Amino acid sequence: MKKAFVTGITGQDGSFLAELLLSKEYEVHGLMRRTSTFNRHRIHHVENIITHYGDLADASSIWKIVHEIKPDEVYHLGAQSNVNISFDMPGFTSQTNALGTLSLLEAIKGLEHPAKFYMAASSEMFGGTPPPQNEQSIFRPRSVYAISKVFGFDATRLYREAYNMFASNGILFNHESERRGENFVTRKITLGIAKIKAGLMNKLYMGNLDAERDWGYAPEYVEAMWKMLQHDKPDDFVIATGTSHSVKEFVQEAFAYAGLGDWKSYVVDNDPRFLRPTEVDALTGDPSKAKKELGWEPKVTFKDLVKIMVDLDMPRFGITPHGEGITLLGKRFQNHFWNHDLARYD
Ligand code: NAP
Ligand code: G4F
Repeated sequence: MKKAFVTGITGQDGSFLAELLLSKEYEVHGLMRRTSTFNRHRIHHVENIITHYGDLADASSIWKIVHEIKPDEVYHLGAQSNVNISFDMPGFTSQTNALGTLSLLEAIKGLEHPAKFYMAASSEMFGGTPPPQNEQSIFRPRSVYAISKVFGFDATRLYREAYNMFASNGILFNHESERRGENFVTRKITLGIAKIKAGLMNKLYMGNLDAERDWGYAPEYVEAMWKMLQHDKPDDFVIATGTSHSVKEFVQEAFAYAGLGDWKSYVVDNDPRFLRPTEVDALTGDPSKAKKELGWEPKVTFKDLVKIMVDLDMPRFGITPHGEGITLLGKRFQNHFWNHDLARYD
């Protein structure tokens, strides 16, 4: 039985990856932060995950856990992953994402049999470089988050070259799902639609609707992570669909699919709370290398993704997916549900 250690296991990707690895009969260990709120909703249905308390900002905890587990494979997904928040918390973002990666690489290097290492790098690193972006494209980071990921990317390459470690970078473009964090744009939209239909709010306040992203479906992307560590050599791979859409198109598609009609009646754009000091205007990945060398190809289209997310968010608020109205459960939500429409980072 292979042993995998996953940082960021409580996040969107970590939860899907844990399920994938368990289905392949791995022993799965996950890093868990001690927080004052219980944050395991994405993995509470997954039995058999072995959790370890630690923090990427605490190098000693990382060293100890890695040396206790002695994993065969490490999937490093833990990060302060919100671009907008990285402008307000530059130190924490760098400590966690950049130095946290270094702590993990150092711990693995210290093992008698160093584990294979997967680094969750990001298309955000391309920043100002125009699309299409591939493994040869230049990094022009436009956020502290992106800078911290460039550090992680370069450290991973360095440990591969300097210490002969099996260390690979996945340069993943945006990938979403029904488990996406609520303060990323796609989930904000699909949750917003469900709340509007449930009568919990009537306006959705958003930032720049002109930005373009290459959006894929997260469960397919975690499969690419696993494939990278099964490849015959460590390398760097772009994982993307190759097609991009603007935020406005996502809004349009989702409101139309939910049967709400003209989205302009509900959406307020360019709200200064959601505009970034520097924006990444357009990201479209070229995944040809992953297709050729890993045999990886995405199947879920943009329209499928919108449908999946809208269909799965509506019932959370007691709405039947195609607008037949609010259920009894939904009525209860109307009384109980917290309303965080004005939250700064939605
Ligand atoms: P996510 O849902 O935000 O999950 C982030 C995870 O990191 C959570 O488990 C979080 O734990 C953990 N974490 C945060 N700070 C930590 C710290 N100081 N110590 C230990 N753990 C910490 O992110 P995701 O969407 O699954 O993305 C996974 C990884 O891929 C991230 O590194 C992200 O930057 C990268 N990435 C994501 C995308 C995308 O489109 N999703 C694209 C490219 C790259 P808590 O639950 O305790 O907060
Ligand atoms: O959903 P987002 O917050 O994702 P962003 O910034 O592209 O970052 C995500 O993808 C990266 C990969 O490229 C990951 F590395 C990173 O961890 C994260 O998963 O924003 C997407 C776009 C941006 O251009 C943003 O300005 O949507 C725009 N946007 C417009 N209104 C908004 C909003 N974003 C958010 N979060 N909230 C808004 O109201």
